[in-house]
Amino acid sequence: MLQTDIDTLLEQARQQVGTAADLDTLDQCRVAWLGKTGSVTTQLKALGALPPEQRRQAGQRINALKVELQDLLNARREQLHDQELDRQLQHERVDISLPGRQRFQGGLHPITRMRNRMVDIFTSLGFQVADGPEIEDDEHNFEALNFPAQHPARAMHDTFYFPDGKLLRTHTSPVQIRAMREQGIPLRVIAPGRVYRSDSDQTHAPMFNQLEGLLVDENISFADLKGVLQQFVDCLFERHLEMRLRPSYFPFTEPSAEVDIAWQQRDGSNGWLEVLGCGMVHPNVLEYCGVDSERYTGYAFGMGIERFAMLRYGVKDLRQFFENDLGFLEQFA
Ligand code: 2U9
Repeated sequence: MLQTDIDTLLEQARQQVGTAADLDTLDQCRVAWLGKTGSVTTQLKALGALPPEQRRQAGQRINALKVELQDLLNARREQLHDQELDRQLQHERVDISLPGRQRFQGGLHPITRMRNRMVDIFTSLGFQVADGPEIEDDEHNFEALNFPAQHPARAMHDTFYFPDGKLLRTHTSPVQIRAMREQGIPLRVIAPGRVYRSDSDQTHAPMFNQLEGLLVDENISFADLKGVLQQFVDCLFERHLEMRLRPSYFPFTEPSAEVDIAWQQRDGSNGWLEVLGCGMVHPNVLEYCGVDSERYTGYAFGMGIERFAMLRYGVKDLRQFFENDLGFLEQFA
């Protein structure tokens, strides 16, 4: 490549680069000269064909040309960048009066909060948390809890069955059955967890959360049960609440009772509100778990966590807990 050819190319290049109106055009120039098959690259590749005495000089000239072209391109690129920035600053406006982006503050679900609160109270009273499967068998969910086959109480539970005969536990009682068998006596456990019943309206959901408790030891009486429940209720609502027990029936406890608390109604008057069930563990249940019912007695209780969350947080419809509506949930953050 002769010096005159180089000078001509440089002259043309200056003109083209100087008039390149945007970055795309500039890049097309770069490719035309310095790209893989660009004119300068081709010249460099052709050097090998020159006689050795010409090769060195020609090589130096072309490399110098290459550097110069690169400098030209870089300078123009910077210029175009600046022009684009100027244009943006002229035409685009930032509205600094717009409110900032809100950061969403997550929080525990109200049911989780209530469960934690209940668990804290019972663990401070000496109970340990026990856990178990949500898919259970008939033996753990019914048989061991003194529900005889064909017993109508089974129908009351509106059980979800799997084709293989397994079922979704209808209460957390099977957890205590397993605990009694595995840990033996004395035993003080609570079992919080999800349970399932084929039932759905304003106060019933097909899945809800229960917390059950079981204490088995020597000389355990109904008075012990009443004392623990009174403590629990007072702690949970942070004030003393009148409590009354009404006789009831469960297959797994005898005697059994339903527990009401005195609660202020919407019209200001006081009424009774049922909040949980309880009783002395039926001797059959103890025997099913290999516990000597002559030597040991126990009490048990069960409650719905949603029910307490509704009372404490003033929620009218149980279904709100399961809808995951952020407007509802954010109130508990
Ligand atoms: C064992 C022995 C006994 C658990 C108990 C209740 C009473 C009870 C209901 C409250 C409202 C269920 O959520 S609810 O529908 N539960 O009234 N549960 S005694 O008794 C047991 C548990 C395990 C081995």
